[in-house]
Amino acid sequence: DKIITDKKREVILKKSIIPVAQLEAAALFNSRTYSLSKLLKNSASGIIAEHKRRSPSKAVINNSHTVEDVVLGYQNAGVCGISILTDTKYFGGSLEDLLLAKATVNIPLLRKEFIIDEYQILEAKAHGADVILLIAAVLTREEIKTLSEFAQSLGLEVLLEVHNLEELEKSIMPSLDMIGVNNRNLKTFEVRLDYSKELASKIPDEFVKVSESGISSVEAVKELQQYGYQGFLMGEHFMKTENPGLEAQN
Ligand code: IGP
Repeated sequence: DKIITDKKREVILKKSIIPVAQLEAAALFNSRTYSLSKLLKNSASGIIAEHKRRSPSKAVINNSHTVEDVVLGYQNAGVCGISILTDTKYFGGSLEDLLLAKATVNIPLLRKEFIIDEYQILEAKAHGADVILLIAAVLTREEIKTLSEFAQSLGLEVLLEVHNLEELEKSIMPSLDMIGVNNRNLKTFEVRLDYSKELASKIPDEFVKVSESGISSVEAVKELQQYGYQGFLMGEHFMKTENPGLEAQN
């Protein structure tokens, strides 16, 4: 709840600094986007690797690499897409990270952010995102509908994140491309891959299934594939190593 209050204030301030018209005039705003969901459907591994400097649960994860080094390493490793955390206060990321990633690689980029307002979706597009994340835990069904339809109208894909059956049931609608199950409980930070396993059969087949957080081995990916998952969002496992891109090759 604290994060959302902070986000609301952040959006109010940013709107007055960079007006909508300026975002819409950005070159990237008017350029084509890549489809992450298509790549995941056609990939054998389905890795979405995340750029994550720090987190509320782990403090510093990686401070020694530039965002360009990390994303180039990920692309060379053959991942399907890259998630860029843009929240500064809790994760040490920024929209500049997204821009630098966009200038470095040519695979789908997810803006990883607590999105509560259309303005943040315009920002995402103007800074090179192909996909946005919407978190069911912090949005009503109406908000999910408005925000996802808006994103799709700009050519962006939507990854909807859930953590339990109630969130999943309230969120199902045609304007989503991928549904992600977060294995980490955002309140307690406890991680259980069982969350993905338990919810797998409840996710309708028309959505690409993504398992998020706490994945740290090839065995875990293989096991989740048995449950129908085609995307695997992995951050810390790569970022905590000397060479995140090299780790992503395995
Ligand atoms: C990555 P991990 O455990 O591999 O570093 O997790 C990603 O799933 C996680 O960063 C995440 C996240 C979020 C972060 C999932 N949903 C929502 C911030 C907000």
